[in-house]
Amino acid sequence: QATSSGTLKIDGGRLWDSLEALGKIGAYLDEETGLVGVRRLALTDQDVAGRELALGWMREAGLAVRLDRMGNVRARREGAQPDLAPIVLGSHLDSVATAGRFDGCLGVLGGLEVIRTLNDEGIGTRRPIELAVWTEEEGCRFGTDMLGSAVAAGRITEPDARALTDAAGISVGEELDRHGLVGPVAVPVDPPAGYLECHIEQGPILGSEGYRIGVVTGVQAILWQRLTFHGRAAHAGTTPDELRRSATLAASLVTVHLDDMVKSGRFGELRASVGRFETSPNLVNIVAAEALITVDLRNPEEEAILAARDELGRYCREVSERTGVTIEAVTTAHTPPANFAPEMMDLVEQTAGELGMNNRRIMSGAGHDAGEMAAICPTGMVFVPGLYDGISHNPREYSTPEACADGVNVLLHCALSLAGR
Ligand code: HGY
Ligand code: MN
Ligand code: MN
Ligand code: MN
Repeated sequence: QATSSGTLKIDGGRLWDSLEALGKIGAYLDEETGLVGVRRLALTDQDVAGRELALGWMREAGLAVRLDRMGNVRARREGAQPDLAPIVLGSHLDSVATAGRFDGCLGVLGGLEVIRTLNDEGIGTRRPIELAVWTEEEGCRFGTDMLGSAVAAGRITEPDARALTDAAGISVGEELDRHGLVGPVAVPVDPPAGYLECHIEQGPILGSEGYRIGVVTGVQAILWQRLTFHGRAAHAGTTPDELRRSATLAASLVTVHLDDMVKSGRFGELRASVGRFETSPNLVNIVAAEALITVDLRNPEEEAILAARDELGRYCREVSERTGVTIEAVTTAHTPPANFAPEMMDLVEQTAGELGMNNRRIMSGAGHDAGEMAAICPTGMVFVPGLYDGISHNPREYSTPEACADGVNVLLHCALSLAGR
């Protein structure tokens, strides 16, 4: 709605209501926090239900909804000059297994709120505006994050993406086909004129420093590996140390070494996480035959993350020597660092300033679809602070109605200036 100063503003209540309604899809009671979390792993029935709810709202807003071959959604509001490349706003609706209501959803529903506001005010734009919902952004079901946007941007091919499988051996292709999500739009897609994504920071910086808006400069590099350890099951009581080939010992040595690597400072601002740690046969009186761990490396510098990957490989060979356990490493994701367009950062910064919102430049610690889009068009992101140190990938994830409205108001005015009136 327009305020007394004539400044166009979104209806923060409508945005908040849609975030709450969407948060009910895939809701579950989380044991760790006692809170209601969200679980909509990519291409599960819950993910599709979340998409359907959002698509219904997009159709109500008069958008023409299309899918590309990877099930990425492109919902279009026509412009006065339809042949001009669109401005795309978007994010993702799939979630991790222990999610809150904001990660991804704020960018999709924020983009929808921009469209609804333009509709309410009868404002037309020169360029078309499209709303994007990217498939499998989180990567935690099929092992590669930003999968849909990486295919749309041409970094990963459609056949390679379709072939990825989850822990049960079900492939991306089977799931896309099962849900009827393979659309007519070819991939890689035609480059938009610009891409903007509003997202919660998912970290402690903006909140602790009292900033309302983060002007995102880019996304750090990501490298994921799945390590499998092949030892030998043996009796826990009778097997002397020199005869053991313990997969648990080998996986634990590697896990601790990653922490040593981070603390050594030899790999810049390295972050290393072992999210999955599984052993088998997983019984009290058997030396573990098998182990599987996932390694998530992050670093703002590409050569530092490659150096960390090489050190991890070297150390695995040392552990294999020492324990007699063979170790296989598969790299399942490797996203180079992305830098956002200076003109987009300037636009976000200027817009936030004009709206009276204090802001600072910030690099994203988390991966985002915007990181993929940056390869094919001028791209920017608008961050909003979260509470509780910006915790995310946890049902405690929370941002306030005011902070969400701040981010989407910046998105609205940036989109308007990019799409032209
Ligand atoms: O892993 C990430 O950084 C993102 O949430 N997919
Ligand atoms: Mn996200
Ligand atoms: Mn996430
Ligand atoms: Mn026995």
